[in-house]
Amino acid sequence: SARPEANHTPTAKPVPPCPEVPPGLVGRLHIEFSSLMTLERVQRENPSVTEGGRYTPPDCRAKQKVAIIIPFRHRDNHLKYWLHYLHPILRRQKIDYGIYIINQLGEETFNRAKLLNIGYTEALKEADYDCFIFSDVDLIPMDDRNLYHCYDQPRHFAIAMDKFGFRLPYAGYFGGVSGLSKKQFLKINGFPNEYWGWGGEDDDIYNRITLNGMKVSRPDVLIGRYRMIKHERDKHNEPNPQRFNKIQNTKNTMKKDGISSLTYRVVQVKKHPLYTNISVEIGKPP
Ligand code: UD2
Ligand code: MN
Repeated sequence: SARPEANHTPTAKPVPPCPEVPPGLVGRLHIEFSSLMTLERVQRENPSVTEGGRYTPPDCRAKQKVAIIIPFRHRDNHLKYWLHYLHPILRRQKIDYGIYIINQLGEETFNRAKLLNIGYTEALKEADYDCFIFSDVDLIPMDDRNLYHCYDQPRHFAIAMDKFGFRLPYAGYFGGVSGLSKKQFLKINGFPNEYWGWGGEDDDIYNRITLNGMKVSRPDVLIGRYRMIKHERDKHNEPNPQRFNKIQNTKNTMKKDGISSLTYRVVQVKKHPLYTNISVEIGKPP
């Protein structure tokens, strides 16, 4: 035969585990939001991302499978920038990941933490994820050494934001971008479902973590820098006046309010080229 190799069983090269420190990182990044962004452009820039916003490093085996969960309503412009910046970063970081946009339908009060619980639940229906990273749609890391995987302790990634002068606003701050392994998430009964409107839910999550004997892990302050796309407060996400009271009661509420008590209705799951959109009905405040 002219092609003797055709008779051999092709042996796939064994894929080595991904290195602890990815070799192709560039460090500090230039992030801006003034150039025009379109989904078509972002798609062209990211041909290796597969349907639903999934990616697996082709040249190494990642230790964790990471679901990135974004709470969402009416922020399409922010989402374009997020996808534009994050897909290449995650690829350089050799993360095995999927992107899940959890879209709250209707115009009732927004509920960020409940959407994050839904993201956790729905992502697990799609793949065997080990790690869950919860990110605002308007937050872009300024350094690709801020690795989007899970750590020995719950991780707070967004520690130095432009809007807070690149400092942690207070010691117990856990907002913006955070990550928990499946085990860590279940240990705290997930996130609270009862914070409607803006604020407090991130402090409740912080309380859950410390009350359950864990502590928050953080990157170096020079690496954990972020830009937030400037925006006004959204409609139907007014500051929650109950938030100050509620965060005093986490110890009592966390056992019954959380992933164990989560109810919602999925209306549509749609796989886009760069992300999976899950549109949900989550009810309204009592
Ligand atoms: C802060 C925290 C955020 C959360 C919030 C209080 C930062 C950078 N982030 O964000 O993690 O704790 O306070 O709830 O400090 N969203 C929509 N549509 C809406 C409303 C919200 O998509 O109509 C999503 C979106 O992903 C957004 C996130 O919820 O980024 C947080 O809302 P925000 O950006 O209005 O609140 P912000 O910047 O004060
Ligand atoms: Mn914001």
